[in-house]
Amino acid sequence: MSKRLSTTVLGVAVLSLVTFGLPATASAAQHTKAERTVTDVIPAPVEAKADPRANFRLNPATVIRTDRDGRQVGEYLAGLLRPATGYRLPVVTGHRGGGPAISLETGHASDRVGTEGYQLKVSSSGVSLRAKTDKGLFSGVQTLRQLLPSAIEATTVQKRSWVVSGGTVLDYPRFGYRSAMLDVARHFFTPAQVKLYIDQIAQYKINTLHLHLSDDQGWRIEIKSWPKLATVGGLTAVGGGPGGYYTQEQYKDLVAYAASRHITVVPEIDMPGHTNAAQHSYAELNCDGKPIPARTDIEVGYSSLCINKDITYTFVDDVLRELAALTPGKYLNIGGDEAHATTPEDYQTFAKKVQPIVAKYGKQITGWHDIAKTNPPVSAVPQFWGTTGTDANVAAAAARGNKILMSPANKAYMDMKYHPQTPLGLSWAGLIEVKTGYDWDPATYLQGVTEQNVIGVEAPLWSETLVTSEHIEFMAFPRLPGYAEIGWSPKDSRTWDAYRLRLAKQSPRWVQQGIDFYRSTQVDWQ
Ligand code: TNX
Repeated sequence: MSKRLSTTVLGVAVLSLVTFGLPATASAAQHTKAERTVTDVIPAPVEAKADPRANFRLNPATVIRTDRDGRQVGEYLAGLLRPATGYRLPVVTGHRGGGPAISLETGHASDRVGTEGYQLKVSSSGVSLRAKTDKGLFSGVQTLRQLLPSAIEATTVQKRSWVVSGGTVLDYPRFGYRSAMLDVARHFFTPAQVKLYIDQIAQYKINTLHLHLSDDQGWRIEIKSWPKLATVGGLTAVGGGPGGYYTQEQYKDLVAYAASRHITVVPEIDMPGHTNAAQHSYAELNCDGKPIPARTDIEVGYSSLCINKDITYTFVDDVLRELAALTPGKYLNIGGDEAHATTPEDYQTFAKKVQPIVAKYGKQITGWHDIAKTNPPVSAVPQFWGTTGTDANVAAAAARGNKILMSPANKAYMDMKYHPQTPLGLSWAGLIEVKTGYDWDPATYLQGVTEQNVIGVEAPLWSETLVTSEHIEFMAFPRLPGYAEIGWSPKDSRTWDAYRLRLAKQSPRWVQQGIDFYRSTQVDWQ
């Protein structure tokens, strides 16, 4: 975590004290019982076999051995383990040095694991993690992390033994697109806050972060050809707060930070509705050319770009060109939701003009499922956000070959309240307790959208009521691990009764990480 990583130096500094300060009897070293085993991991692995006689104990001499491709993941793992253990945990390349090791190796893994999967073997002599790619190693490291006591997440050296529970795992995801969305438009979150969230979602093998970068109440990304979008449109937020925006340099740094956690950022510019901040910044975007006031309330559906003005498409072209240049991933999200102030004919006209712009800049379209009615190219990914099991336009898009990203609002919207008294959040799509959020399947929710039509799952977090990182955490935890498991784990391995027990074991970890989570009464927290 960025909160945690800053303490690494401190951890190393006190290393000598701890190593030599341990009492000779080292009583902590005697209990070898593991807190959690490979069958407790979230998301549930495809195959996991615990072996209590094969526990591995980290010690001050343990090394992390990697090949060239695994080096970065090795460093990441060392960064996770050093603060609490105080061990040196050098990352060594090749076969140098005997000693007990955690070895990370690319290649030589079963074909079954694919690009994101891994094989893990923990035995009393060491840990072996194998994958086809560094991405797969990264997934495996998140599993390995959960096999250590939750105190491993502490930011200062803990005097205790560090047992990795023994066993074997073979694992790979059900869906390749497992996403979380953060609305930075209604309230702005700083790069540091977004990085913290990235670290929090990465530990559950989420591989995509969708950033909602513009809305009626604020514009959050610097566009050099239209500077007032950020310097004027960035000044506002829901409720009249100070707002903010990312410079392109800051945004690139965020994208790189996410990439270091094997997370792809998908940027969204919402259009043709949800555009008041842009139209407040540039009066020429309005049909009558007259200035309009900023909006900081939470109404939706009143704004629309001017469909029949050329400058609208100059604007969209410039914004998407600059955004594409900042985006290593293949998708740009062009919004498309709740365009109630755009006529149906205008919506079609707009779509026909804008869709080729995304292609021109070498990207593919994602957008809210409203775009399904515009017959987008089959490479486009509509994101389903409805609350009922039928949607003719989405089903028709699936039949044409479009993959669908599943975010049914009454299951996957993390801004929905847990219960009527939840102090944060909204409730228009219903109340979403932990069980409701977990107990559904993306391949059976929507008529005409089955396993092969689904690209994956996203859990959106809208921020009308969220101002701080604690607010983000309280709404995302404990629901987020459930969406991660829905996206990763085999359908048949998931039951609520088993999940709630595994989920309970995650809470000491969140306490160590300083995550403010909702203590649902549906789970017997540890
Ligand atoms: C609907 S879901 C919206 C957002 C709001 C959200 C609040 C969707 C595509 N649009 O504009 O923030 O509800 O839950």
